[in-house]
Amino acid sequence: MTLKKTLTIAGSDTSGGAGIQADLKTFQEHGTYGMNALTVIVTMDPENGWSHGIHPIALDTVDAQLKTAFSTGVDALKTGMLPTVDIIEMAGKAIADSGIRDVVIDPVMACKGEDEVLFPENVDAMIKYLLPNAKVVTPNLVEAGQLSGEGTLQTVEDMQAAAEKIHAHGAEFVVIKGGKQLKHDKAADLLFDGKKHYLLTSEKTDTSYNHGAGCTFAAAITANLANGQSVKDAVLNAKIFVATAIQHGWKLNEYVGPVMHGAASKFTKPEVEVTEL
Ligand code: PXL
Repeated sequence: MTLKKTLTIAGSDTSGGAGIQADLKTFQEHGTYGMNALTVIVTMDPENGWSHGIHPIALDTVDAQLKTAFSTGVDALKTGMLPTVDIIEMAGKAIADSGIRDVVIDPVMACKGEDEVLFPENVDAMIKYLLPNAKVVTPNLVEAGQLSGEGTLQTVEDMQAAAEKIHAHGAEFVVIKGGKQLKHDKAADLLFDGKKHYLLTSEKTDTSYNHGAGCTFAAAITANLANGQSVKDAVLNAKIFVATAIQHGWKLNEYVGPVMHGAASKFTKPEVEVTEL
């Protein structure tokens, strides 16, 4: 038996909830074979409020990993945290050269809980090297505001305007995650296919144990694409998967609570409604 091959080009979250750890666990849950090219190691300082340390991987080491992974014949891939302009450029060019079509770009700019956009100069590089390769791009509200140049997004209408600008940068499908900041009574995400806007909604879960939700969502989309689903089905099923993972988020320590990546195979899944706008 062979398995679909899924690759994540992303960072290591040493605490295990986000980054490649979230991606590989999610790939496994979807029955795909997970591989990774590591771009950065993120550590957390237990003596300083769990503040994050960012340790980029040397460029030639990233290059060697990309060559390794692509030589296996990847079916679908995602990107996550790419810490420097050089790594963004290298990953973008390698993806373009690979000819792989099922490419999910998660334009990670900051970790949840850390307010600042970590690397503002990376935004232009993402627009130039990543978005033109994206079948699906999955920014949160802050990232979508940056990529679109629309600034602070607060409403579904703001998300629609931003999605159209991001689509114009070359991403085929744009998924903007509403998250907690969105002014909406549901957990709402927007899907724009270049023509139509769809709103995906589920009941909000009142929890702060949602670390890794964004990575898990993008990884689930990637695995669903590898398994042959249409983009619309891949996004809908990924939202159901991550909503279940958030419902069962748990406390790792006093600072962080990760989603439960394996929840969807064990527990009842919430309903997600799709509305054409
Ligand atoms: O959730 C964003 C994220 C992505 N990738 C890595 C991270 C984080 C946040 O902690 O550590 C490696």
